[in-house]
Amino acid sequence: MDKSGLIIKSISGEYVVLSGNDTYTCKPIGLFRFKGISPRVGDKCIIDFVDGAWVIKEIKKRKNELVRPVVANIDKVIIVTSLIEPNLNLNLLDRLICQVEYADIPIVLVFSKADLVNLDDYKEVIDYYKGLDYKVYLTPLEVNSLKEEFNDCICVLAGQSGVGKSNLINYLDLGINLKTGEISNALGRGKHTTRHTELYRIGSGYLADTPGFGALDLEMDEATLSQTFKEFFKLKCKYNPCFHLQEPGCKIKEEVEKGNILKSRYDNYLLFLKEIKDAKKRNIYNKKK
Ligand SMILES: Nc1nc2c(ncn2[C@@H]2O[C@H](COP(=O)(O)OP(=O)(O)OP(=O)(O)O)[C@@H](O)[C@H]2O)c(=O)[nH]1
Ligand SMILES: [Mg+2]
Ligand SMILES: [Zn+2]
Repeated sequence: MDKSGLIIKSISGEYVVLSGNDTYTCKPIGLFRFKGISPRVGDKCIIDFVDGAWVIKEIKKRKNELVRPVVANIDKVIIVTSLIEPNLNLNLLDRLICQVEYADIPIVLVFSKADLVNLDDYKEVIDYYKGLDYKVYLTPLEVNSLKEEFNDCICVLAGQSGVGKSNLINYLDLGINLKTGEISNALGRGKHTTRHTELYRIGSGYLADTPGFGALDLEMDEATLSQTFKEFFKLKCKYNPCFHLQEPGCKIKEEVEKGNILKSRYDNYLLFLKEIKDAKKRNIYNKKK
């Protein structure tokens, strides 16, 4: 009775698998835990009816995966950043870009709540990211053109709580009515309304709504970090590797001084570099103990 399917939802140890036009709620076979395999939304799998229940008995090899959000076989990550409520968070935006570049998955950028601000105030930042060759959409204004991005592929929404990920799915398909949350007045943050990851059919593709998150550790080494900043990677500094700190002949520092590289990009780079170095030190220290 084997059927092949796609995991579209994971909730407290059970998985909803779409096969043809039907969905099946499945448990993974015990062997997975033994082998350290944990099924993920986006996994292609084989399910079977065993002892009166549906089980996932095989997971197909993944083409890629992300830890945050936890999704496999992703064709594009849609990074959602609100211009306001919560305030524009370029630290998290750059952090997410680094993580997704590192996983080598195409990125689309969405700046949400464009209807609530004077866009002139954000033009410099928005144009800068457009100039990096990322596709950029302002929502809700450009929802219809954004929709084209999801054709025939598995896409994933990523971003802080309250930026409007679930709301975006509601805009994209008026038939889907996801719960959205208010923004806490006191903290200016979202309230973690979405609690699980789920793929929704949008046009001929799938889009995953995911829970928002704030912190994200970058798990890569120092030399790799600078390669995840697209505009840095293109320039050739005098030294190789150059960490773009105090090295003479550093092209990146020159471009920051000339105003060609956005200051916040460089500052975030320095911050991430320090975090990676500190984490490395902690690991060495922990190993010695
Ligand atoms: N005016 C306006 N409001 C928006 C927009 N996007 C989201 N909102 C509002 O912002 C609030 C938060 O939106 P959600 O869709 O719940 O945010 P989320 O990213 O899914 O948050 P979590 O599920 O907590 O991760 C809701 O009240 C939405 O109605 C937008 O583009 N314009
Ligand atoms: Mg949500
Ligand atoms: Zn340099």
